Amino acid sequence: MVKIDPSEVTPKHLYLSRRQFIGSTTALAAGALALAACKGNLPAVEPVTTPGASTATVVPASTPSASGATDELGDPLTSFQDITHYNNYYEFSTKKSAVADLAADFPISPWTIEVSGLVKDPKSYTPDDLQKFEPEERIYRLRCVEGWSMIIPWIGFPLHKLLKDVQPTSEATYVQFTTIYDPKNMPSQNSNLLEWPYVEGLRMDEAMHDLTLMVTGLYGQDLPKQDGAPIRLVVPWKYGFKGIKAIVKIELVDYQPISTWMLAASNEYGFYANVNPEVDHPRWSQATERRIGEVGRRRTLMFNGYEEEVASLYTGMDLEVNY
Ligand SMILES: Nc1nc2c(c(=O)[nH]1)N[C@H]1C(S)=C(S)[C@@H](COP(=O)(O)O)O[C@H]1N2
Ligand SMILES: [Mo]
Repeated sequence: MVKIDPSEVTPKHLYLSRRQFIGSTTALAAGALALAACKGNLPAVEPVTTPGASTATVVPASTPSASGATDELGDPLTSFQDITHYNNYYEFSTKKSAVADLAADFPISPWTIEVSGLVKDPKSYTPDDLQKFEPEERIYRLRCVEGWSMIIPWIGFPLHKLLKDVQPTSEATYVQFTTIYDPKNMPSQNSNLLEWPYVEGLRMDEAMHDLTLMVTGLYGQDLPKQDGAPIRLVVPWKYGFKGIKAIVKIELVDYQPISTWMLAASNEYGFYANVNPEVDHPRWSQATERRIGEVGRRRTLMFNGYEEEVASLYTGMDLEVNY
């Protein structure tokens, strides 16, 4: 797969600041769905992609690199080593440090992602097909429901670009995502640790939000297998379990999907799962978190620090009930 040089992607910290938020020019030009999603959420508009990016030389990165050293709040990136050796990926192991080795031989080629359901133009994509959505770098905080966090320089493209490509019908109100079912290569899928395959879901407006990313890389490289190669979801204002890995199916539906973690314990892992320091997990507080690589704990931010961008999605909702 093609790798992009970090110098050729728009540095996220430069264009996504607290004051100035972005919408893609293509999304704005593209029609009702994108416009509906942008309404009220994206006050300022700037192009997402680097001018000329489509003609720029694509260079494989040999060492992990990123366009910035911090997130937009000024906190340093988590190390490549930690991002790739402290993983939650229950298909391989519940032991975070064991995932990288166990996933090393996981076959990810050939691979297809089917996008179907309530759409006018259902399609299947290979990872190469997805290159047309113009990879960009996004430096995001990741907050796991377990109380730890990282800052990760992802490479990917907004999910709204993919959804627009298949033209959701007006009946589509939610999006359901499914991980590959491959018990031959994913050892825990032979056990009943969770219901397999792993399933996640978003409400349509959450899926269309510009922060919601389909991720194909990190630190300027192809996505490591332990982080969800060849493609995973990242929703930075929600707990990390919403960021489903190794996706093979995306379905537009008219019901709220039942996620794997809701099946396991719906009182502990809700559908919305928005990061909220004021709503405790039944077994622990969510007020603070341990940033991997740091000593001590820091305060957890409302919506993981993306409140300005996403709070309006939940106006009038009881965030305690709709956890
Ligand atoms: N298919 C699948 N996706 C998954 C998980 C999983 O076990 N299986 N774990 C989730 C959890 S709990 C977290 S915190 C993130 C961790 O992503 P990372 O290992 O890249 O940091 O992946 C999420 N996506
Ligand atoms: Mo997590």
